[in-house]
Amino acid sequence: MPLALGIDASTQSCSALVIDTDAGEVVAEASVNFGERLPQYGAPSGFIPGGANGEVHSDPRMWLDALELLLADLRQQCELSEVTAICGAGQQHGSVYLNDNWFSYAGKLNTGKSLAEQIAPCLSRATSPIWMDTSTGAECREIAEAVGGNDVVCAKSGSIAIERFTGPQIRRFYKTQPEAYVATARIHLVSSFLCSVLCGADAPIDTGDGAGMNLLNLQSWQWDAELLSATAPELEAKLPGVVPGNTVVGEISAFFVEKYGFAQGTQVTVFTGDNPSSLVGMGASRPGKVVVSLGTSDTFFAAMPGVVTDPDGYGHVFGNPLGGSMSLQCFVNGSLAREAVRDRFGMDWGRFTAALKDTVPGNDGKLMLPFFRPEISPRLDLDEPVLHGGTAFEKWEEAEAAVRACVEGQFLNLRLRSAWMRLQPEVIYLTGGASKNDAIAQVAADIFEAKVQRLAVSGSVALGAAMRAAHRCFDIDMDTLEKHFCQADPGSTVTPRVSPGAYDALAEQFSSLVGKYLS
Ligand code: XUL
Repeated sequence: MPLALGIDASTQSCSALVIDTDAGEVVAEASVNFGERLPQYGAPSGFIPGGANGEVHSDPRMWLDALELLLADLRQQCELSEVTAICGAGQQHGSVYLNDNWFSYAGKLNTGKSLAEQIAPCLSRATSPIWMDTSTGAECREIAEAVGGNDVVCAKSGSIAIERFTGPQIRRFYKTQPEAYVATARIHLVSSFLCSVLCGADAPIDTGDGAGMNLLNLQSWQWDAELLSATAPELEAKLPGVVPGNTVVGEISAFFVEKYGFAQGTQVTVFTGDNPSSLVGMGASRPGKVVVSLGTSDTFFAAMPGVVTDPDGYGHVFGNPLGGSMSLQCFVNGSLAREAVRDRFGMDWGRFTAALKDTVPGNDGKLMLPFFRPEISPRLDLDEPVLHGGTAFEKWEEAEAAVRACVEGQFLNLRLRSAWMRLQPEVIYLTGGASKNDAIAQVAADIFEAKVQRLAVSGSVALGAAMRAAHRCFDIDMDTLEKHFCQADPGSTVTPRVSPGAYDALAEQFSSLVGKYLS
């Protein structure tokens, strides 16, 4: 009975899932919510509130305490000594700063004390900036200027210089706390930090999470000398190496064997970012399938055969843990926009759905740029949607048409903003809260001219990690793992109802309307 453990160190919680690959079953699942279980860190939503100048930080000791609570919870549900492969994923972009003690702490660990207590003296910066941090606008401009512009940053690293990405964050640390920067011997991502802790060794960064740093060159999949020197001095020596996602980086350390009952020799596969891990857990790690996650913000991601970058600079390219690359496009106005339209007309979700069903694809040409707050894909500085298509509609007097215009506008935008990926999806896996709505799924199928499926997967990040561990260490092929763990919900498939090309003209109109507001 080979068991594989997958860990998901995300923004608000640390979760895990154990799979039995013989039985094709999830045998244990646990989650530690930071705010609820570790209130002493003053981070009810996983980050320290009230940061100045757009700073959003978390305490890395909280992640260590959560890891210990998680393993204690899992131990109640399954025999951890039967877990023989481990892998994990972390929220992307967040960074942990460590001093020289880091390279020797592991040999001194005492199971009578907590990890947090014993690793705290290794921190050269008490807190870690995470992906929600927007404090680095100036540093992004400086990095871009130093290498010849954002086009160059994007061609090299897969994204223009982005505030939340780790390189600009490191530069801000170097500028604001130069002495602490000098005292920093190692900078880890959340993923590589936790992977290191599990192995009791200094783990590498994988190409999936490494690409979220504005430091990795996507042609060579190695640190880029020009980006490094544009970011901060002596940076290469402070970064771990980069490895592909199928790399076993070590064995679980004696601390976890003694304290939590793992078997000696249990192999740890390199951790990755939460989005690359979700690509695997959704069963979309080979090109041909795309994932659209409808949440607070909407996300579009897909495996890509080669490396292409977004010429407009809104999208991102990361390594795919199974080889090649993946694209990722974030849309800020996700459920926020759907809810805002619903609330504007005092509707419940039932009436919202009925409105979609009572209106026709194409909405008789009535269009909405559905942005209630500044959008990043594309960059638009709007705080109110733009409506186009007749006086009554533009005055918000046609509730049903406004609902359809909102949802169509969102999927038209997704279609236009993902065109650079040059994908022809056979199937779209829709996930997240709004994905359960058949009428919304129908709009997605019609606009993308592709089959839409909903998966019976919950926790795709932890599942992706467990599947990667099993694939690498038990040599089980991905098809088999996907067959067992990534099944579509029966009856969830929606197929296009419009004729090919039906939305082409509307997409053109949407695009030229957007063009008038680009910032
Ligand atoms: C991706 C991003 C987030 C984080 C946290 O670029 O910033 O999705 O990975 O989930």
